[in-house]
Amino acid sequence: MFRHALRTVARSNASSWRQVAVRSYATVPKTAFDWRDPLASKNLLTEEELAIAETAERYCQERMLPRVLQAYRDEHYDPKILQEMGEIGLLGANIDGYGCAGVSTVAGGMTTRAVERVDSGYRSGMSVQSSLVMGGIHEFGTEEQKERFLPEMAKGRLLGAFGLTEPNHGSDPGSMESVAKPHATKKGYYSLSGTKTWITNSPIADVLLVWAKLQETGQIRGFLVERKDCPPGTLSTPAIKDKNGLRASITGMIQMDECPVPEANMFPDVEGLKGPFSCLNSARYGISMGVMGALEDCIDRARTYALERKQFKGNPLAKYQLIQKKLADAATDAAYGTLASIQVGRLKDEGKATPEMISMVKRQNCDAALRNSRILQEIFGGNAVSDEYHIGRHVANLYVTQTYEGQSDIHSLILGRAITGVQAFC
Ligand code: TGC
Ligand code: FAD
Repeated sequence: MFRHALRTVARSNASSWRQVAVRSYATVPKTAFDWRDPLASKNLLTEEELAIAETAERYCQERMLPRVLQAYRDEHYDPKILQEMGEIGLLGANIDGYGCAGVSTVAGGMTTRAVERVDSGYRSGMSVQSSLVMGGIHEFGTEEQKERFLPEMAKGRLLGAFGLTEPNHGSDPGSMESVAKPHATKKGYYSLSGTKTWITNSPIADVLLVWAKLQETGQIRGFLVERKDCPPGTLSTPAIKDKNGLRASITGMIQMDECPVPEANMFPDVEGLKGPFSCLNSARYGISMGVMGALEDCIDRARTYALERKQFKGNPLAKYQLIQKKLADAATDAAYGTLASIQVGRLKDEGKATPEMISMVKRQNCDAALRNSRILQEIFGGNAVSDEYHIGRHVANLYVTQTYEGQSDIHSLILGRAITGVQAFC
């Protein structure tokens, strides 16, 4: 059923997926209030985007959701998930060519929303592969690098990781210590040394996009480190275990000790932080839409629970005003956040989005998702503590989404700088 790739959906004029999508959304009368989509954001989507959203939602609900509880309990990430995503065209979906679907930014956002409705960790694995590594190679790589990596990465057969954060430099990656210098014995090679930490996918990655300072210039450059070509002792990627959030994803370190990397694996032109930050623009956008999926799942589950659970004279919790307010606040924030992300996605495709706009939707939507999910969790009372109700998992995950790719307060400072013209980082 899921063998239909997104690119088929995107390019076929009369695909059955599109008809299915249009039919199912058409069942909601135009004037009815739909609590699942209170401000009718679907009206802003093209038929193609609706069909892509439907394909992604169906895969996620039918194939990913049944696996997530056990994966989270075991802190186990199955790399086959990336292959499955590749089969339906979810990886590098915004890239045109190289075996990728070439869909709009908003359509890509619909896929992160569908995946994160199940689990932020699964969306994380996809974001790193798609936006941070494939996106980086597509934007800054040589033609040879694109041909070599992108088609296999699009299929999920070659897995990527993105190494920016270091143990002593998280919010301030400009101060990184990882260094690249000409290799002492191997002509045509750089030697990379340094440590990256909290790196999604690093223990399973075949290709690690590592940002390090070129010793001769002091400038940050991007290097594609291929695990298969690293001699023993020069690269290790230990997992960071016992996380209390994002347990369905895999996270680790990247430790490089004079690791030889061919000059042909360095991005040729991009220098400085605009390299990694350009990749982050796409990933941060994907998170802004993704966390709306996680929040919507919390709303759906809390609403069902409130209708079924009875307290005081046999009344369902849903009858009480305090419960209704929690649901109304959350649904409002999810609806506003989704509309804002669609707007920024449209501007991005028109070349009119600024990094500050992306900071705004990343920060606002992550904060709103975390705040509301924590409040909705209260509706479940003691049962919220059981993982079978799923809400506790979303809350723990959403803390991480608010922290990575620029912690929310850092995005406040990015916005504050743009508003006042005054730098407040240091
Ligand atoms: P600053 O002076 O602001 O900028 C330095 C250079 O970078 C350019 N730039 C951007 N270019 C494109 N897009 C953006 N969003 C950009 N932001 C900055 C800027 O124009 C400048 O270029 P140039 O040519 O003048 O050199 O640099 P700063 O050092 O003052 O930066 C401060 C700050 C706080 C904005 C920045 O360091 C920051 O954003 N920190 C947050 C760190 C972060 O986001 N880390 C993410 C790590 S990756 C990750 O978390 C992946 S999780 C994946 C998952 O599992 O889903
Ligand atoms: P710090 O920078 O130490 O910040 C701690 C706190 O201080 C934050 O609240 C911050 O807002 C605040 N703070 C810092 N500076 C200031 C200031 N100037 N003014 C006011 N407040 C300030 N990184 C990657 O490169 N690749 C990945 O794939 C990746 N995946 C991740 C996966 C997980 C599960 C996690 C948890 C993290 C991941 N990260 C990844 C790292 C992530 O991007 C960093 O954790 C994040 O950027 C914050 O850095 P830090 O943890 O060092 O916090």
